Amino acid sequence: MSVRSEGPDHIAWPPEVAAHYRAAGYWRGQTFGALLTTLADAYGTRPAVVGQSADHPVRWSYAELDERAHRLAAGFAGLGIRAGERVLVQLPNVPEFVSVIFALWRLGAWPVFTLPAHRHTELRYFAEKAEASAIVTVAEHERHDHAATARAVAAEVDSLREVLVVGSPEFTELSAAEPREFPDPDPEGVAFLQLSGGSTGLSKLIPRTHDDYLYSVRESARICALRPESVYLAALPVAHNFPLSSPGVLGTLHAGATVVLAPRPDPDMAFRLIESERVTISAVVPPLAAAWVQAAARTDRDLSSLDVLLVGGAKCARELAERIGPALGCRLQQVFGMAEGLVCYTRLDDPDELVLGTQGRPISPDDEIRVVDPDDPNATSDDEVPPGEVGALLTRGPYTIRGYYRAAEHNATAFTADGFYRTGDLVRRLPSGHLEVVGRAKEQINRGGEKVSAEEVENHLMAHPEVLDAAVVSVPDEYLGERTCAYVVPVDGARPSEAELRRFVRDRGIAAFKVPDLVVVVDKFPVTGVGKTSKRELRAALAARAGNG
Ligand code: OOB
Repeated sequence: MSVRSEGPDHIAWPPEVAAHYRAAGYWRGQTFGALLTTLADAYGTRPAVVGQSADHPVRWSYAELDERAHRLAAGFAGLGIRAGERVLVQLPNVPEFVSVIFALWRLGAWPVFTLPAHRHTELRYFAEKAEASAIVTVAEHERHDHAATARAVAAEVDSLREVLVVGSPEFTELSAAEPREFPDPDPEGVAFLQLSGGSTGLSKLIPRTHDDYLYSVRESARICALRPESVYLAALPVAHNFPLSSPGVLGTLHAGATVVLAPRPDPDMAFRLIESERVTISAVVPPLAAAWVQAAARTDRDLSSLDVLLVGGAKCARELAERIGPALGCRLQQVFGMAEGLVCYTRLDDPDELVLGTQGRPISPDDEIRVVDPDDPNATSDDEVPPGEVGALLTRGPYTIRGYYRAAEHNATAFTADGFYRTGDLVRRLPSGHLEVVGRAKEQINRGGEKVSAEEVENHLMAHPEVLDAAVVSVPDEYLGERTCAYVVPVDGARPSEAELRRFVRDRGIAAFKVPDLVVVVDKFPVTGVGKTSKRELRAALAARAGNG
């Protein structure tokens, strides 16, 4: 398969729709680079970013961040990185994440946000698909040699000219380049590429524009009541859309507040930073919320500054939702979002019933929501279910993409003819407009917020010489919500062990969270009426096993 199977880089909104978004004040014609200049003018010496760079504690004011982004942009330009070029950014929660992305934005180059968990196979795919010209990474993170992986990928991908390692002498030199101004890029043009969770095969690349993303960032900051005095703890990996923009690092900076970057999200680290930096707001996935709730019962740390905890990325069970406020002494805000666009929040003044029992309502009055026939994968925006019933969520709006990057074939099914994105989520809509997420129709496993495409893992398993067929399904898990289970049919006469298959998948150079948690070898798969593998029956068999065990 050619990974360059093409399609346009960016499918823009129809002109009359774009005109409406501009007229309504959603799209304001500002780029991220220009935003940073405005912030530096307004908040100069106030603290912008607090974190650890290699072993040094770092505190950058807005003016310092601005200067760093200026110098680094000049440094990148000096290496020949040009406006419109794609640059893979694989950085953990280090301060340089912020200076690097603003530097690229100033230059008009597009960051491609990969996660620290991604490995060779994934990075290579993203680099090829985006025809990236550089990778920015760290030497090492969580005992993985990222620089070595990046160099190995660069050796295989023609377009990759540069591997830039934060903390290396070369990077330090780039960061000291003489600042220069660059022409401001088109605010309606692509600013960066995010990654989809993936359901049909590998993650898709998501083109987001300055105008559309800044709208969601600005409104997120407002909905979460961020003020210059707020302190946001970035506990989750910041390249992900949730800690990046909901309201995340960017919403915090937009408000003139302070971002504290946690190198790790565990309660020890998080609570230490909440106490020492007087953190007021943070964001976690449900399993992490559960870990914080548990640890709060026996901590000596002073968590009294914490005002709001956002929980999202996966369904927050009602029982957990109820424990968060009392255990952590803060307010809960649920978030249901997606890198493709739509983000829903419970509001800080919503009644408890909505805060505890729903995943919020959309940011924008112009977020269009359709809840359609869940049994018809081709349901259109006209096939709505009666109000209050469960259906498949379709959405369209001022910050939801109209198509993935270079993915014409996939776009034909992922979007309706009238431009609605098929989220693959099953929801119920309440009269207040709040959505309750009740399940998923897409072939994806949500492992505590980390998304695993069933097909991607199946393909890795089927590359094993003793595997004839593979089907990956979710299995309920008390801690993560869901885990992955791979059913495997071996070739005649073979009986590969579970350990061997897991090792094989891991050695394919993919993120550890995609390695199946369970592997079950069977003689054949149950089939549906038309002879397709019945994942429904596989999941039922697993449930029965769990029940009997
Ligand atoms: C966030 O973004 P992605 O792109 O990693 O994943 C999106 C998918 C949604 O389609 C849904 O299936 C699931 O993640 N999801 C939730 C959820 N939040 C996300 N499912 C149930 N309840 C929730 N609260 O995960 C993301 C992006 C921005 C903000 C927050 C999360």
